[in-house]
Amino acid sequence: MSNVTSIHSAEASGQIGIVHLGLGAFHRAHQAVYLERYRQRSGDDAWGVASANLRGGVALVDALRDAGYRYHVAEYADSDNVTLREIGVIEAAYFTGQDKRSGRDDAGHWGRDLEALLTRMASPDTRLVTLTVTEKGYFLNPAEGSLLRDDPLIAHDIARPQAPRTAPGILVEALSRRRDAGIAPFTVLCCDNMPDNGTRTQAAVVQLAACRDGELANWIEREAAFPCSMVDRIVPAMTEKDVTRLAELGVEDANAVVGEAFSQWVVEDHFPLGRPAWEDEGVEMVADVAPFETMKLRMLNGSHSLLAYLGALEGIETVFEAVSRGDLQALLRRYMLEEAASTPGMPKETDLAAYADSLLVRFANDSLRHRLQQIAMDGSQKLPQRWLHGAMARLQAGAEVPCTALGVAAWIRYTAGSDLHGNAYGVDDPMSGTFFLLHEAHGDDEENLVLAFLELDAVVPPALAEHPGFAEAVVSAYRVLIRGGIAEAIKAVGST
Ligand code: NAI
Ligand code: CS2
Repeated sequence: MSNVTSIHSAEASGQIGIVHLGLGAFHRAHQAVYLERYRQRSGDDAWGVASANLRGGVALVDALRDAGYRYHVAEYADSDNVTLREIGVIEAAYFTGQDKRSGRDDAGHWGRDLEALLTRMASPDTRLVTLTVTEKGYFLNPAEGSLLRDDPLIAHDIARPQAPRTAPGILVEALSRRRDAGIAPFTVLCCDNMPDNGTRTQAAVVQLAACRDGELANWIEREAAFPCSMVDRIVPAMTEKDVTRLAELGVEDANAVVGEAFSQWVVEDHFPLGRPAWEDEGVEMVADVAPFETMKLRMLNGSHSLLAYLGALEGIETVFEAVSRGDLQALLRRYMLEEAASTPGMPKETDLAAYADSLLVRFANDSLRHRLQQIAMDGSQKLPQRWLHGAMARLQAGAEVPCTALGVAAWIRYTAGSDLHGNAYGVDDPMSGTFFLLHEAHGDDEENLVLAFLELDAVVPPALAEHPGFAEAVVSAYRVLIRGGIAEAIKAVGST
């Protein structure tokens, strides 16, 4: 490593104006970095953060507390240039999930810090609540956005709204307390990779509130702001190699995160209770986030998912290794320029060919060990916005989607839980049980297996599933894939 820049955190600590749900790697490497830079430059200490984990992550919460909430972000421009940034804007951390360390699954071991979190969110000091709880954390039907009322955790929050276990449930209870106390609602800013993410978050919250109190639901819908945002920074889950690499740079920090140097945040400027002057740190405050969201979700994330499923079936481990293959890189380029860039809703003023080139450069960053299995996770929650909505638009315009059809075929084969060489892996997806049953039921009957997956209307829009050209293309790609492997399947698409 030839060039290491170290930036220490400002000593000041101040008022907590933001609560964040989802104390994960991305929150620590993206939003918290913008806030740290903002505080260091402006001296404004009204926007400290209290972050909460609702799932997993109790150890991280306790470790951050023990470290005085300070941690490091390693921003890798490439394998020779890294910025080590100390972050101090997080000033409280909570855990509200089930503490699995107890080994028991009773109510007593859920919600250790729930009351502290809800009290914090109900305080008038809290003016903004942000979220990175993953696409599945909103409990919405991925294809059409309705609340999954039958989910056991949502059913719990309907039955016991004062002791919520889900992100929507926590938002509803906190907003209910503010309304009862005559305090204006905080702004809710979703920072997850979902289309129209503020509106979808609002839908989850209002639909859940309506199960409890129609007046509360109306108040939230009328008074609370749910702006949308597009977020972008590649932040892989930490690996042992990352920890070792940081130690070699003198950073002994179990709570550190690594990411690329690139970072982008495009935010709909609708904050009735105010916000930090993020624009001074390069955040783009806009009236309409949609074109930026569409471009990023379809071109970056759609490409990521293509790499993830095709690469994982070949036993490839990381994005860097996958995109180093000429045929996969050519497939990505064709997918981005022909199938994604031509779908409606893209930003008019952006050079999409240049954007595609920039994405391939980012994917080839050899200092990030971005595991394909991490990207492959939760495909049922990701593929509608990354591939399926765009594919429907192209088919309706009379165009074909061979790259997307191959991606869907690879995703279906991926859900069998083993790669093309027989190596098994876990399928991490809320619908993995359904996938297992479909593979069990259809076995080697490729056509009916594919059709059964396309009939999953929680994932695949019915209009797409019923499109004869699409189903046929997926079946054909699936057959080539399982007989000839990814090289033959990509060749059959005609991208090389
Ligand atoms: P992570 O695995 O480090 O953290 C996941 C977070 O989600 C944890 O705080 C976990 O407690 C929470 N979570 C998971 N399931 C939940 C549920 N059902 N209810 C409530 N909370 C739940 O992952 P990371 O990297 O922080 O990514 C989180 C999200 O951030 C992604 O799903 C995506 O939407 C967004 N994002 C991530 C990027 C990245 O490169 N890692 C880049 C852009 C966006
Ligand atoms: C990735 C995203 O895990 C995934 O699904 O595609 O987290 C990706 O790294 C980010 O959206 C990049 O901004």
